[in-house]
Amino acid sequence: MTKTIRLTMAQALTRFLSRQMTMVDDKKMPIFAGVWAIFGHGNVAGLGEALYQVREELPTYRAHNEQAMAHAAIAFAKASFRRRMMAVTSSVGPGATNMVTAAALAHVNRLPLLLLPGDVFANRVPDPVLQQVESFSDGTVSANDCFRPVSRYFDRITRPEQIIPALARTMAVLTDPTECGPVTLALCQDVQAEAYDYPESFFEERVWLQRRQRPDREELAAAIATLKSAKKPLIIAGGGVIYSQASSELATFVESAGIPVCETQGGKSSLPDAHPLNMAAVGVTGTAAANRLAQEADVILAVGTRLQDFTTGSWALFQNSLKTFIGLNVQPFDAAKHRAQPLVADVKEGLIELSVALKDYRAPADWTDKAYSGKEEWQRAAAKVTGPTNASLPSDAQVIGAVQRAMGSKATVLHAAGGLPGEMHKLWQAGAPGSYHAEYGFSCMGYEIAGGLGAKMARPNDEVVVMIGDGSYLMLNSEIATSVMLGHKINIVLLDNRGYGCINRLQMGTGGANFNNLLRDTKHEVLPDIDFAAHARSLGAIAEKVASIAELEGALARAKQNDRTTVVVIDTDPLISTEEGGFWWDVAVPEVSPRSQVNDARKNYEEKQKLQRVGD
Ligand SMILES: Cc1ncc(C[n+]2csc(CCOP(=O)(O)OP(=O)(O)O)c2C)c(N)n1
Ligand SMILES: [Mg+2]
Repeated sequence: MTKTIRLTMAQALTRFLSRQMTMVDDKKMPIFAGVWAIFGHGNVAGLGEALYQVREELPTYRAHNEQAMAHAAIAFAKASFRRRMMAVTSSVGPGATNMVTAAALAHVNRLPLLLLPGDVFANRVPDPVLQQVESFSDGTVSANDCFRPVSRYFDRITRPEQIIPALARTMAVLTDPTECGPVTLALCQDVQAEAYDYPESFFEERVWLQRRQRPDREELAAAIATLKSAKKPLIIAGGGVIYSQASSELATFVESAGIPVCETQGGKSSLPDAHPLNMAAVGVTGTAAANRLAQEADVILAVGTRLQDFTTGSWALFQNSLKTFIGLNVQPFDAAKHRAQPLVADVKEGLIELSVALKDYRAPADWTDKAYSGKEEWQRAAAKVTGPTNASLPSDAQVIGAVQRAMGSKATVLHAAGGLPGEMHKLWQAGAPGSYHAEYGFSCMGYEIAGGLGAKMARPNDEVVVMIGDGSYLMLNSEIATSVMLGHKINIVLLDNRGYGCINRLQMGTGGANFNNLLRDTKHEVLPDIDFAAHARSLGAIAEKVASIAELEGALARAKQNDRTTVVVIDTDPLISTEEGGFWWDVAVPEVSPRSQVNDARKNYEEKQKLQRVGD
């Protein structure tokens, strides 16, 4: 007879989660590093009691905002190369919907995240409960249905035994590099507390390893034939290179074949910035070196990338009419984009096979030489914009230079929204794979500080540097207090340009009037003058405001010595961004307008649209 154990659904769930393991550097570890929780009536009695039972094996962490907790969990998974992850639980209403944005973020970025919102009563007896949204037309709908389009797997647990198949599916999704993304298990509050005789085998320890899919024989042969014919080959390295931990295989392949590499936001740090074949950032926020090659390339091996518009210059960048894309990607959805020849495989496995098959191939020397000289030229241009300055209002690029000099390329640097992603993509000299942590799939303001906390939990021995604008800081900063409380020190560099600088520049670039972005251009009675250092100090951080780039470098040297989260604030110029490099981005300009600036911008827009490749 099957041996069983009588547990509540919530107790069974937490016991199951605590028994799931993985291997990191040959060491067995729990795959779930913990559960972030803010309790309400929808999860405190059931799941809260169950988490208490397993608090040693599966720690519970409390923070201040459900979205931020999920950001921390997502950043933890990203900084762990998707090998380890965290869960997040909320109550049934606003706590749950607070997590929807974060679910979308994890969905876009293909990052594992387990969301456990409470849900209304399955038995519906006390309806409507506090915070129940009540659909007039559908008795099965709750606030948690918002998670459906942004979950790779969604389930509502309405009977305790349902978690047995639901958790099997959950683990399959979270650990599969192809499907990887958020899983939402909406836990009806009465069912959390309901007991069932679970088979003991359900709780046996399991070790989850990274699956490495090898290429299909035909697809591989086709990719090899195309690459052999290439006169101007180029590799785009995306986040898949980082998650597959395939940097050394990439280096081996490109060094032997003399193929230049350019990097997406997700793929930056695939090769060290100093590698002579690394043209670094590509696309809208790309280097001149990378974009020049991209415009000419005849065979583009797109490795582990979603080919989002910032990478492809909204599909205007790749201008060789005879070009062929090869999509080396573990996910067929990405591998076949824009008529690419698919090469569906784990990046590392794919690159190993390509290296073997192409060991005698060498890109034409003039192409590789063009890459080398373009890179050197770019390095000179980048050094100019990032060098020390006495300017009273420095540029973002000058701040980036100072952070680079003070923290070195060993730090893990993290950013997500505003003007920083573009400048960082172009100018940051990344070191080890994964040390450049950009959330640029969703570019979610407010990811930064909570994300920094999650990244630090994954990399306790690294200095984590969060780069953030005043807008993002004001949107979501509460987890500074959590980082202090938990003793996870992060370094935060806050660039205060008094508003939404990058959108203001975009507005001007599309012919718009300065309107509603910088604080000075808003409807106001009083112009805000925010003391960010005092604010950060009130949350428990060490904080100072600096008046120059030299002072910033001094403050960062001190920050490194601090054992507590440190915030350094610097005023910056909202109007400057790096002109060198870069490429067009499709942002639709109005066809008619009483403003002549808009009409001019529209003309320019229509010219640029002519470069766009529709489909091919
Ligand atoms: C949650 C969210 N809302 C809105 C946006 C659109 N957006 C992108 S950047 C930005 C302004 C960011 O301001 P700040 O953090 O000060 O950076 P800056 O642009 O000044 O460099 C806005 C509103 C976004 N990316 N995320
Ligand atoms: Mg700003």
